[in-house]
Amino acid sequence: MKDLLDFIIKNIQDLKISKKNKEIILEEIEKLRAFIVDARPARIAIVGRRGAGKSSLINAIFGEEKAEVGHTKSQTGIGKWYTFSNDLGSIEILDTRGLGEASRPEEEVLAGTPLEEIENAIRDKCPDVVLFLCKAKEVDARLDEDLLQLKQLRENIKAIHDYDIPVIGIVTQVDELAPLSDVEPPYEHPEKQANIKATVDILQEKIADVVLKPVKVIPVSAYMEFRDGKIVYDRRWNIDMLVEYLLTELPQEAQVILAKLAKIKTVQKKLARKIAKSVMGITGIVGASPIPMADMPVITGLQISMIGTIAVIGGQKLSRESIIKFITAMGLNIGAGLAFREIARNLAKLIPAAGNLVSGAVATAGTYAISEAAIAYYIDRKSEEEAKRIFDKEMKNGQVDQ
Ligand SMILES: Nc1nc2c(ncn2[C@@H]2O[C@H](COP(=O)(O)OP(=O)(O)OP(=O)(O)O)[C@@H](O)[C@H]2O)c(=O)[nH]1
Ligand SMILES: [Mg+2]
Repeated sequence: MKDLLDFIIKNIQDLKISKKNKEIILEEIEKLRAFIVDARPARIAIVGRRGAGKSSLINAIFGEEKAEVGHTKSQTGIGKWYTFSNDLGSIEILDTRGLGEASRPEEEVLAGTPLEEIENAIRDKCPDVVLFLCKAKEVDARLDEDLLQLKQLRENIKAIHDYDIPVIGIVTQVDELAPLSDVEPPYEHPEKQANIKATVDILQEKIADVVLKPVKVIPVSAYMEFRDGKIVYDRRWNIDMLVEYLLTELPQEAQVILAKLAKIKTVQKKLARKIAKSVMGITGIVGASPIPMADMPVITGLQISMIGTIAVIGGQKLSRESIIKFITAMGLNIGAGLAFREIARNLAKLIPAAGNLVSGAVATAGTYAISEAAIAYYIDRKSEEEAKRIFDKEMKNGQVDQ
């Protein structure tokens, strides 16, 4: 992927477009690089009392049993970074719970001064976002200590990293709100909805006092049961919304891994489309006027980067072979083991050309068609034939619009 982006950057210099447009394109390419080449695990700091549901939330995001739930001795000690992983990637969690709590967990007492520990952990690595967790049934309780802790954490991060860390409030365990007869998601009972909304409003107000601006508060249920590593009961609700919102608050380099390990298709598609849009922005600039065939490798290079990125979001390992397989399925006959330059040249054949020129609009429509086909193939795991059908359809739509 890095080779590919370098190849594109080299070729951009030869494009016959204005310097300003070249700069805009280079900027977009740097974004793509952040998404994929520099991809790293999200770093999430969590503030929330014992039993608020921190471990359950981690499991709910993974859809797997990663953290131990409800143990008397908690799995995540405070003031240390913990890595939770599955075969698709990792999340790094900093648990900062309990500073203001009367009964502290054993290991916390052993750690001596938790404040210092947390400060060291922050110095070591800057968190991307803070999640402030509160049980639905406790939003009315005194949260002063917890809020103070949130405030302190933000101030420390600001002082050490000069970073205004975003905060997301999470009302946990909303399944426990009345009416209890509405026990299974999606909690559409009007009374349940009203009760959920009431807790969200309260928490929002309380956090806003500390953060000095409105923050998003998301209600969730994270309850799951596992047996032998398999989900045997799933009461998750709104976790997809949470992950979707979380992605918008993360820096670009921390988005892709979270999107893929959470295995939530709606979230993955949204991110894929965001990336496709950025690539279409570039092809739109390059192709504002008809593009000489000689310039197509820049566009097709970007399209390949986009295909690769979508494949990664969908949980595939990034490989030339996988991309070639996809492009072949789109109707191109190219042998395996080709250099990206060759793949890029070949991909151009998918886009209709008039003589030596490709219309810019058609090139952009082609980018869109390729992105939708890649989403179908890598994220929805549709067959090659189905992906090809979507590609053809979108390509046709794009040309009707001309
Ligand atoms: N009904 C319900 N119970 C939940 C939910 N989330 C967590 N719980 C339960 O609440 C208890 C505490 O959950 P944990 O996830 O262990 O909470 P924690 O914040 O990690 O707790 P500590 O690590 O001890 O600080 C467990 O019994 C969970 O099963 C939820 O969404 N709904
Ligand atoms: Mg825990």
